[in-house]
Amino acid sequence: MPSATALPVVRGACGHDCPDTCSWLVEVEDGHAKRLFGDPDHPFTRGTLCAKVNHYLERVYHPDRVLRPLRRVGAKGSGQFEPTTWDDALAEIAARWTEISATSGPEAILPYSSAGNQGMIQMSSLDRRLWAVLGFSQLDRNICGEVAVAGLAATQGSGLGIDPEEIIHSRYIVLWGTNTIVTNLHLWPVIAAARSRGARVVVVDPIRTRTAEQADWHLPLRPASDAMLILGMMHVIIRDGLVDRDYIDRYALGYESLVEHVKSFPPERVAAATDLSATDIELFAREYATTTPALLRPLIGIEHHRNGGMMFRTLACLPILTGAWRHRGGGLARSTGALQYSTLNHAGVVMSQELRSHARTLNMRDLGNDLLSSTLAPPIRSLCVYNCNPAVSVPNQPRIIAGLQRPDLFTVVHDLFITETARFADLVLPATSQIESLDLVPAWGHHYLSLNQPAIPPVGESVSNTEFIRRLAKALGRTEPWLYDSDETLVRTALDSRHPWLAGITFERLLAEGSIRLNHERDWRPFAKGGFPTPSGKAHLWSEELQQMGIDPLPVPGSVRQAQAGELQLISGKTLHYMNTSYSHIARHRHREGQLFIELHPADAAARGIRHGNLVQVANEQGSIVAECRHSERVRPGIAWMPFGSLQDAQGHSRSVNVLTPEEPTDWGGGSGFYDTFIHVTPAL
Ligand SMILES: Nc1nc2c(c(=O)[nH]1)N[C@H]1C(S)=C(S)[C@@H](COP(=O)(O)OP(=O)(O)OC[C@H]3O[C@@H](n4cnc5c(=O)[nH]c(N)nc54)[C@H](O)[C@@H]3O)O[C@H]1N2
Ligand SMILES: Nc1nc2c(c(=O)[nH]1)N[C@H]1C(S)=C(S)[C@@H](COP(=O)(O)OP(=O)(O)OC[C@H]3O[C@@H](n4cnc5c(=O)[nH]c(N)nc54)[C@H](O)[C@@H]3O)O[C@H]1N2
Ligand SMILES: [Mo]
Repeated sequence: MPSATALPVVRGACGHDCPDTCSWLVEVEDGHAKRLFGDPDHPFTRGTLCAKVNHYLERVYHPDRVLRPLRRVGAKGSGQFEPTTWDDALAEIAARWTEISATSGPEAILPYSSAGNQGMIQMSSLDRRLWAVLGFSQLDRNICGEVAVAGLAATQGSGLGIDPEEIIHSRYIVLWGTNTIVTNLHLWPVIAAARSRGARVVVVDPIRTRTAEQADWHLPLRPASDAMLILGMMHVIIRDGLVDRDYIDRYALGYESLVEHVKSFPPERVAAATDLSATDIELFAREYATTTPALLRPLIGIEHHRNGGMMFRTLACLPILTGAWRHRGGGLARSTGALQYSTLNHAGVVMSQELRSHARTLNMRDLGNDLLSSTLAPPIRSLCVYNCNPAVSVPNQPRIIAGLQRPDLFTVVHDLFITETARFADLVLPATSQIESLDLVPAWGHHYLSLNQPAIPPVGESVSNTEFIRRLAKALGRTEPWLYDSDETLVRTALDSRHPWLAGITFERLLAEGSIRLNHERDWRPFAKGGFPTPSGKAHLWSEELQQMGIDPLPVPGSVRQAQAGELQLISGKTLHYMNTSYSHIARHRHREGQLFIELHPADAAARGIRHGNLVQVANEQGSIVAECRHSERVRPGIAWMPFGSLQDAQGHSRSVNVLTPEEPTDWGGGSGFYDTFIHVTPAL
């Protein structure tokens, strides 16, 4: 724990793509960060960080960090680079992009970014302005969250949910497809506090995760059968008269159709389709409907299936039927991201009113296909990657690598490390870490808005994302002054909103306090009295919008692919010591995660003659990978699990599970069915 210290302390906030957005303090001496620790006074951070960010300064000062611009000298993918200067690198980019724009049109250039840094200013600000004014291809960023929001919105108009801190008032907490203890650690104390006040914690997850192990009840259902389970719950809830009829009559549409519809989902049918027992389905439905307040907490698990939209849409029907939204601590809590953004002037930050791009939009999921397409017009001739490591995080890695290998593709990567994507770059440009740049960080897991102040100057020649954009704009000869706005101007623009929840939250206060809770009453129940942001103002148990989209207007199980004979379904999840693809470049974290492995149920392993510790070939039509097999009862028969991120195989090569995942589109929301991956596992020769 921090003690009184003579060193100056700078307030900041973690920028990783994680719901917790921790507030941290950095002790600085002579421009050097000596210590970084969780703010003990922050109500959500509570003075602790995580297995990754506890070692953040190692990342900042790591000897492998890219500190100068690099130009490729070896073959693409060989990872051989020589130092160059910013001036030369920028001149080369400007020349190439000018030539490509002139001959193929600006859409032949694809800026490709995600939430590697999820501070608002470093994630989406000047970059969006510059790409729009240049007419470069736009990117549909849908790998995380979009499907969930689209699914929830079909029922309740948006992804809005309660303040996660309000979960302390819940008495029935369902962690639905989320591994809280690994991925959302700082919510766990809230859940533990609710539990000590009598709450029951249920985990719905095909895998017996660390979180499932800590729960009062784990329901290990068949993957992607969640909508089926919920239809069975609704059958029981309606059959047994456990609905809140008054809430439904006032605030929902389509109840009568739903009543008829769910009659055909009795627990016995649902049991067969979910691999849960009819008794458990009955019990779960009754406990959920009769314990008040009841809270559903999903994050990402169910959106990474092809029926992800429908699963979220169906989940959102539950608190409508029971009127759980009325009760303090009841309803549903997923991301607070859109809510935080709605209080801020992000439109001003990206100048969305002034700069309407008419350029085509490409789906980030289809990167490999698009790079290799012979019909895409114009073809992608240049990629500019930042805040993302698609060679590891995007499905169908073999196709992405083949695309990145194209000799005619001009690839620029701005990152802190030579990532798997950067290995294929023509130019690698050094990026700052979070303690080297200013940002405003809205959280997607709580209601505190944080300012991240730079604690030290940029290390080496690294620059922040916004400075990278300013340098590009200058090299391209742009003269619009708003392409050169400072980070502070951008933060002030974001805060320039009349939203009542931002009242009194100024740049100056953020400078002094670091992180401030949005200005609203604690007991905030968004849908206690309806007010759903749908066209009708009501929740849609039957949805006309879905019907118009050619999708079933009622909640349905959705299109689920089952494993064929001999196949296993492969789920891949977040790891404790990595942040998505990040930290695998640091030995401490790589060693903690260890050798690449796959978990198989002992029965599935025995049927294939595979012993615990054997090397196995994991293959499908996308690709193949060799991993160490672990027998594990964490997985159900028919399911295999691999960690997401880069781990080393027995030969010491970094490998990612996305060698095996297909670009399987989701039903709506534009996302990717990462977990609808089917594999064959055989002993490695
Ligand atoms: N199989 C499988 N695949 C998945 C998932 C899964 O569960 N299973 N999860 C999916 C999900 S939910 C997500 S969100 C994605 C995440 O995928 P990515 O967004 O690609 O992953 P990250 O590792 O979070 O960040 C990418 C890069 O951003 C860089 N970065 C960080 N800060 C900065 C900065 O300030 N400037 C610049 N220029 N770069 C920076 C990091 O060093 C890192 O290399 O992966 C998805 N892919
Ligand atoms: N330590 C650490 N923390 C992280 C990250 C990280 O990489 N490392 N990544 C961050 C990011 S980008 C995100 S989006 C969040 C994600 O946070 P979570 O959503 O908690 O992360 P996942 O591990 O993807 O957990 C999804 C869970 O859904 C389960 N699941 C898979 N299929 C199904 C299904 O069909 N039904 C049900 N009910 N469950 C299913 C999986 O087994 C898994 O346990 O975590 C963030 N926090
Ligand atoms: Mo994510």
